[in-house]
Amino acid sequence: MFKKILIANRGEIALRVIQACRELGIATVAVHSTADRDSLHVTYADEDVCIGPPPAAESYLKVASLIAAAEITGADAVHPGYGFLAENAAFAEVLGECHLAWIGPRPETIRLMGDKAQARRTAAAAGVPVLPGSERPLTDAAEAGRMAAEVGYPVILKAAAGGGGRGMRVVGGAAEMARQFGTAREEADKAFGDGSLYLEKFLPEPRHIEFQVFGDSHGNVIHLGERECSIQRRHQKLLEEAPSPALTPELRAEMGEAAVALARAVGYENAGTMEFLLDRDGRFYFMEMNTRIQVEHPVTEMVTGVDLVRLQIEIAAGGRIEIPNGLPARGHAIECRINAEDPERFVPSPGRLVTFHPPGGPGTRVDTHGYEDYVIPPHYDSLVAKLIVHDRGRPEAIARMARALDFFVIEGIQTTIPLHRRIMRDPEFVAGRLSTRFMEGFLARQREHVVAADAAGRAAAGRAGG
Ligand code: MV4
Repeated sequence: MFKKILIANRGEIALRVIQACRELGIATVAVHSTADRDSLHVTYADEDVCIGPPPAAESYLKVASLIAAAEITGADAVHPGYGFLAENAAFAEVLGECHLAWIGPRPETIRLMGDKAQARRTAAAAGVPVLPGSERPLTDAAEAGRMAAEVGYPVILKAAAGGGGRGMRVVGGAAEMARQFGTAREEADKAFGDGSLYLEKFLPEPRHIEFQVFGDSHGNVIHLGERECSIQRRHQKLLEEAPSPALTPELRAEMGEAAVALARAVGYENAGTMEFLLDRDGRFYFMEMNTRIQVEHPVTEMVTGVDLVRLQIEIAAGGRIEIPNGLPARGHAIECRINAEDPERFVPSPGRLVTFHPPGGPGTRVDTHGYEDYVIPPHYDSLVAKLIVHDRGRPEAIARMARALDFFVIEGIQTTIPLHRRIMRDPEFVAGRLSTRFMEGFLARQREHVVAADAAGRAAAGRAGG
């Protein structure tokens, strides 16, 4: 087992890794920018190293500084968390050359799955369903037009180097293709330094369902069930749950088998996530694979009882997976992402947590780096806390989440807590009728409420004044 792990991250995930290390008896090294001196991951780590100024490009993304920090502290392994360098194959590779263990998949696998067109081809070759589309990156708009005519409009253009929704364009008909192809290529080139595009048939209102997978260095591969992640806004997830209200045991087994088949095909090691789209008829299609631990991993932990971060560390140290494939979920878990944001306009709201009272009680977990008087710096993402609840079934979990949100008191900044409170009461959410367009419908329903309340208010004022 490792003796000392350097955590190449910040915020709640850095703390989460420190928790797992402490339970395993492994010493920890925190790295931090000058903006994060007062962060809890620095407080709780055994050692800490300042690696640069606030901008991530000059601190958390500086490979040379991270390696120097590992060298001077004598760390023997690096956990990347999520974001920052978590899916950077070159970083994983150079750590190996420096005789530092990487707690993640092999660099070749990161590289393969990072090319979304290649990932799609690999999935198809492994017998995993993919949407009709291009097997190779497209050379020009004319080729894209021919391919689109073949699979039928609407189609979606995606950046091979992208993922997570950046550089995507939906094309409704042949007349739009030339223009959309041009803008998509330009955007992809600007964002990723690579303008390669591929194309798929576009599904209008799918669910986003992802499967947690793990592989070890002995050839064992398992899945740990799914997470329903359809509730997103601008490709940022707001709320996740496990299990998905849409899956039958049969469909779950089929999708889980597909996820394991693909992981096996690439000799996958460590934690990974297979993202699928699910249509209304129960057909599923591979979308992309994430080669990291994800923000929403706690919902899987709550329903399986498995510590996924501990498992990552054990696997990286050469351990074997001893958990059965497809371990059934117990009960239901929901996670709400509490962001430092205006809940109406979704603009960041950094600043001091003047009051910070996280909820407790049965089946209630809060993953956070926040504390009273902590100042959320403006330089990083706006996640302040993940509120996760677990209960017997989905209705009970919703009631528990509504209670936990009511008992979560944060003052000094704006947060998304009020938004989540309203989602818990939304009839479509309560009925489990979800799709990637859920938030559009939800926000429209909210506006109707406001209009109706205003009209009632005016009527009452009219009577009172009359
Ligand atoms: C799609 C799609 C419909 N059809 N692909 C968005 C994130 C990126 N990973 C791929 N995405 C989508 N790909 C086809 N062929 C719809 C989306 C999509 C979406 C997917 C998951 C969650 C939210 C979404 C919001 C808009 C679009």
